[in-house]
Amino acid sequence: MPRVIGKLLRWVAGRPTTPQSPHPPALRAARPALLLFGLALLAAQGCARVPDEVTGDQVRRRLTVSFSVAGQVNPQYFYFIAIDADGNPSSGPVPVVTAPFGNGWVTGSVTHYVEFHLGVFGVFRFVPDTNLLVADSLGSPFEFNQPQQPPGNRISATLDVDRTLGTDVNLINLNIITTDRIDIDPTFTGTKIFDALGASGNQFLTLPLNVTQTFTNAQSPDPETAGDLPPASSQGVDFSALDITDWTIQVQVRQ
Ligand SMILES: [Ca+2]
Ligand SMILES: [Ca+2]
Repeated sequence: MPRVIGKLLRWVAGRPTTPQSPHPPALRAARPALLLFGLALLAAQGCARVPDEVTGDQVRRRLTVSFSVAGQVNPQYFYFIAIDADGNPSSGPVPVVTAPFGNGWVTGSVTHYVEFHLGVFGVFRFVPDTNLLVADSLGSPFEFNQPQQPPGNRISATLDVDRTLGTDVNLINLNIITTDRIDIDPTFTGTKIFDALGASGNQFLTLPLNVTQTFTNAQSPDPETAGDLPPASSQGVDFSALDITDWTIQVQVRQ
């Protein structure tokens, strides 16, 4: 096996980074981004969906991200799979943890995301040079589960890599981020409740997409655990619905 491929196969967790929030003046554009979330309501609910022109046999590369939480998935909360497809493995998606809150959930380097909220999956692509405040809807994931059905603690979504990220994208950074609300109020001084990969939440993954392979939480040098949400006294928030406990990521490349 060529050495360069061997290096790619050695997936590593992303180095911890200090979250950098977008510039405050752009906050005014946050509402359109949130409205775009709402567009996902138009997407079909329920079982796996196949885009109009593509059948399963025609998909060259699939990326399936599955993760579970300690309790039950709460459709009122927000569950994100954040992807950075810019080709630079050293920076990636990290959760927003303090003011200024930017788009309310993600900062760092991120280009695409899958969202599950209000019972609906959506795929989005951030518009460049908008400080992660504006995103275009790309429809539904190629396949997805029904998180609210028993056992009710797992979310799974599959992307058609070539159609969603691009045929030239062979390496991504990825993080899973959960939060109870999208809070962009710059005057909010409380603790933001979230979970993301690793103890700090900043341990985004670096994954090659050109080889069929399965990555698991158990293999990770900084595995995701239960009970690692930041301490916060927030009445009425079900921490167990946000606490990521396990994940599996599968890359399938058709030969
Ligand atoms: Ca975590
Ligand atoms: Ca956790």
